[in-house]
Amino acid sequence: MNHPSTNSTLIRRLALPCLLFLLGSFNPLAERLNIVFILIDDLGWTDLGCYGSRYYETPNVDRLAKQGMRFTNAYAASCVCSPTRASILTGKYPGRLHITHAIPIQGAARIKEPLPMIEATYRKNLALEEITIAESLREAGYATAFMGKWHVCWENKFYPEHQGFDLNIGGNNMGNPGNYFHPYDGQWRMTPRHPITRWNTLPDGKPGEYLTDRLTNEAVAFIEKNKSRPFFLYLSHYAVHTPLQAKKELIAKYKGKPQTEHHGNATYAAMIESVDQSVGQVLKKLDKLELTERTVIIFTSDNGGHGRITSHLPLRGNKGSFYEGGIRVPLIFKWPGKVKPGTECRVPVISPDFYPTLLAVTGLKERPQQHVDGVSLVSMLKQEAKIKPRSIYWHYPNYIGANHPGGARPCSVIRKGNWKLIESLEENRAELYNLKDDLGEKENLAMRMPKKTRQLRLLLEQWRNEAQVQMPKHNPDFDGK
Ligand SMILES: [Ca+2]
Repeated sequence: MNHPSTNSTLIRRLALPCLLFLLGSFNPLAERLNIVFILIDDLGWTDLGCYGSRYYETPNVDRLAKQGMRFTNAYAASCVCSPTRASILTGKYPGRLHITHAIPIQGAARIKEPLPMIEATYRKNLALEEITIAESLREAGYATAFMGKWHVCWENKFYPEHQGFDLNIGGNNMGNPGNYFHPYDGQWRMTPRHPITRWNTLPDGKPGEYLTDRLTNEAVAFIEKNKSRPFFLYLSHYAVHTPLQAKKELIAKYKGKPQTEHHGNATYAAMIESVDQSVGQVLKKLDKLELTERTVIIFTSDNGGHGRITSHLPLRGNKGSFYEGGIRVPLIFKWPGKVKPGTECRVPVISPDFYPTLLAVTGLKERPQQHVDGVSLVSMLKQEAKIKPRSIYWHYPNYIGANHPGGARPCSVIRKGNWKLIESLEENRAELYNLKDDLGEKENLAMRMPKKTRQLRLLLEQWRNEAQVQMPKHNPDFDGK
């Protein structure tokens, strides 16, 4: 029989640990994983070591791929910046959002010849009514930060701080920095075409400071500051978009390196290496703070690389095109303890999928009314099951303009299994490719396979109706010559 005083001592000794344990089980924040979402601008499918380049050097990103899952059929929701970015934030296709081109470009105005269609006047600001992924995570107690290129609005009342981010470093309405070196503004500063001060969200800095490094330092500082609570860091580098500008020593390194068959621009390579160093710094900081095991890292791009700078062969096309080179992008997903290191996923996935996936990864409830076009990738990340077969869609009722020769004209696109169909909205014409046999989209099978072509066009039409996309209109002044 125990002595009463021994019992009470025991109770006293156990009370505090029990209370802490119970509090821990009921505290939803205690188990929440951190999220670091790294978005690179205009980084093409083959622009990394782990995606096949032997010229560009990306040891840190390659290491990340070895620690996580590398997707080989990941797609951006558009072949240009703003639509993909809006899609990541909302879980909706650009066509549904009516944000279908790079804000504020109406490309038709930049084309001299008469055009058969009048392009859609699309939305130039991501609506505040959208509940962004940042708003969902902040609501669940996350510290949220946006760093770098935003480009989903034209007016400053739609900046990141109004869309769920506690902190906005450098995010504004512009698609590229006038200059990658401080004070960053370059030729764009306060011109009549761009009357809004670009860098009002990144006012300070040191002479000679390089933008990619600056954003990295800000990211690392944010991680340090929020190490004791769950955080969502959206590190959206302006790199590797034009203007081509990099640090001298890195350019010199690549100038001394033999070019490969498809890659050989030393400055571009140096910009990519700075991005890679950025990833390395973030990984190092997480390690140092012992946060690595509770941090999910996603690395991807918003569209293909620039055709005048890099090549994505064997893929056809580049940024500004709906051939694979314009929309197929790198995607690496690291989820410690859940994603088996060094795995690969070949199933097609697309920008709206991030939203429901991140909710599932962090144990938050889905918001099906919001991320209507996304599917959670968790079962594939865990290698438990493939997602349900589905078609994925693109819609582009616009003209690229003159910057990307051979770029997109009004079209809708569907990928279903290995089949991909690009439907022209200018004329009654479609291209059909079997990506399994013809990754380079060289052989248009539409004439040979009329039944398949009809099926896919019908699916596209049904989807356009359901998503209530905007359509271009026929130009009554176009005489067809
Ligand atoms: Ca882009």
